[in-house]
Amino acid sequence: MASIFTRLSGFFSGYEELTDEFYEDLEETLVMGDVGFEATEEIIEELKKRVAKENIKVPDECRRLLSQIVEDRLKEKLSKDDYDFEQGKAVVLLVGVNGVGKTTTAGKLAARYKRLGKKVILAAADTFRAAATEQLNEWAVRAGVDIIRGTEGGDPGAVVYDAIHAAKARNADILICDTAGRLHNKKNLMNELKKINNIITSEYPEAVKETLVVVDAGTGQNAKEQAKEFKEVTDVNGVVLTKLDGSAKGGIVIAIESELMIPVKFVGVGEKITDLKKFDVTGYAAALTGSEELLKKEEEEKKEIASRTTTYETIDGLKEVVIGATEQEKEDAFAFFRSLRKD
Ligand SMILES: Nc1nc2c(ncn2[C@@H]2O[C@H](COP(=O)(O)OP(=O)(O)O)[C@@H](O)[C@H]2O)c(=O)[nH]1
Ligand SMILES: [Mg+2]
Repeated sequence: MASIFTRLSGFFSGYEELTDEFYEDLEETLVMGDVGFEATEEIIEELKKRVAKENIKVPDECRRLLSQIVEDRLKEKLSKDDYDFEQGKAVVLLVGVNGVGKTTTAGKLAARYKRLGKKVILAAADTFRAAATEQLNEWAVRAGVDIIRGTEGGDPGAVVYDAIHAAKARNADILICDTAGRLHNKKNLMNELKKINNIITSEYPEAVKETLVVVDAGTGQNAKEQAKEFKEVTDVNGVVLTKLDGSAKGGIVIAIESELMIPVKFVGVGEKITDLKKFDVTGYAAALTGSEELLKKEEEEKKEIASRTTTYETIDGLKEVVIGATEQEKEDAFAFFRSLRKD
């Protein structure tokens, strides 16, 4: 099945007029792409409103509008402090059901912060299987960071406890805890997370605690349900949406943010260590509707203008900016300023 991204990008050119059929088909495409019924209704309403207001007649112009509407919706959910945990000391707790990509994300995040010059420690708090610790260990080696491990079948809380003390002793900036997703019922899950949270709060009160629920984009509406379950049992600060590469269901970002009010903070786009991106609302909205090309063009125009912009220092130390000059004009201007300096 084609992804919502591809479907939408080809969608608009298939219509000549803004008929009911156009809106119905658009609605269907959004719902199929996992945007969710409620959010889809709201988006279509808003689109119709703006179409009337801006007196738009051509379906292809709705592409830009739709992209803008999605961007505005997602931006509303963002807050200035969403990434504050990246400054100062922090404990990042990765939660989520089995197989969604927690361990992989732990490794990718470790590499990301290491790259940003931070001291990172990984905690292997998935103690259910020895293989889980081994898997995280491989990521630790790849990322070049320390790892604190427990024993198979041991208490995950004890691993977190040890890791916190190691983080303090080694003056680490970020401690990233991988957890197990195998707690068969909600009560177990709640108790386990409560225990870990209590340990973090009592042993490391000065650290910012960031709980990220990891969900697999390919599972569509299930991803949203899982995020909801975790939100019900613990304080969730954000979502990591993995496997967005090759997923037909990219619209789930909108459903998660609209219905759960949790921001998507990172997206996984592959299995490599660098395949984790900070979620970019503008880029996402543009990609969704196929407006990427437009966005790219704008970027290029900006770059082009910047390349034509030269700053000269005048005789009194002020900066003169010349925009839109050709090479010859720049040379002339430069010569002129030089001559001023001589006097
Ligand atoms: N294509 C793709 N695969 C991913 C991504 N993130 C994780 N995976 C794969 O998903 C599988 C399960 O990942 P894992 O980290 O072990 O999940 P966990 O059980 O939640 O710890 C592995 O095969 C990963 O390589 C992603 O963003 N894209
Ligand atoms: Mg794992």
